[in-house]
Amino acid sequence: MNLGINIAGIELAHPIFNASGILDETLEEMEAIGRSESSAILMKSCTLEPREGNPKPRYYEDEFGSINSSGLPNKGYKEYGKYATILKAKFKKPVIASVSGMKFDDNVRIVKFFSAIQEIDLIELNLSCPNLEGRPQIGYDFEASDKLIRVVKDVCSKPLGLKLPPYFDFAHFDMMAKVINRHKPDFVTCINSLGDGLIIDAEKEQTVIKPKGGFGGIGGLYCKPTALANVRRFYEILDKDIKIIGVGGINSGKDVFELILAGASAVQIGTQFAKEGLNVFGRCVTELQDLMKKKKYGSIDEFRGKLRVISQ
Ligand code: RRO
Repeated sequence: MNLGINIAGIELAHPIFNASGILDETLEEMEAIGRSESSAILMKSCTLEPREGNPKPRYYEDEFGSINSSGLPNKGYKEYGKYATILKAKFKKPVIASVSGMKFDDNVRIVKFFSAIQEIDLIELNLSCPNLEGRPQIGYDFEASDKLIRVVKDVCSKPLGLKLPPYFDFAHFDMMAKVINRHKPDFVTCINSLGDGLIIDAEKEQTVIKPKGGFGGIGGLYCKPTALANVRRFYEILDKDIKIIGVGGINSGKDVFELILAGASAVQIGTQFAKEGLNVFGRCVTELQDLMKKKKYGSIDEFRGKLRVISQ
């Protein structure tokens, strides 16, 4: 059986790796991902300057998923350039940088910098951080997204992807797809956390995280149907050479299978990685393999996007 996939010429041994923002801020954390079965190492979204992030508590889990308002804690882009070189030498697997500049020009500068680092294989431009007070997610502003993607694409010499926000109705999917199809990034990643959700502790009659009055990005099982829908809709309307990476609520090989069936070429795991630890990657690979064997599939391409819809 062949679980290998290819994104813009970069080979991954299998389709499952970590989502940005979970246990990938420090070099030590990413070395642990390097030692795990994750098929790539995706680094925390970064800014020009290092950031402490929002006040704690800023992450909370319950049985269905998580809420976070991390606030982009990161070491600053130059450190991630150094980490990429170290990680690549040690682990020989694809290294992916994630860029989330505080200003338009910051994104351009950081992408240009990462483009010049040989050990970075792919760049994910984050258009959808939900946790910066007073700063709306750029991915919901189609004009602003259009302008940013155009300028960034111009300075980027690596394969480029876009991390998209989750709340689109069908008209908005079409508007975003028009922008994406115009600039032809190599991939899109759907979805970022469900922004501005709220989880309440009934016992304490209190919010569970401190920033923004308890509002934050929702991850985990809560997100799975929305992730599936975003992957499916973009699979239907994006140019076929733009790959889709699915993320949101993956807890098992069956969840991975479903996202691939909807159209994903690869998947990322966030909340379940935080809950279960590094074993989640190997476990999901084994479960995916077992399911493919049962269904007599020999490769990912045989079922990617082949979701059957009920017709009259
Ligand atoms: O750091 C965060 O608060 C954060 C980011 Br940049 C993001 O893209 N998604 C998220 O849920 N949290």
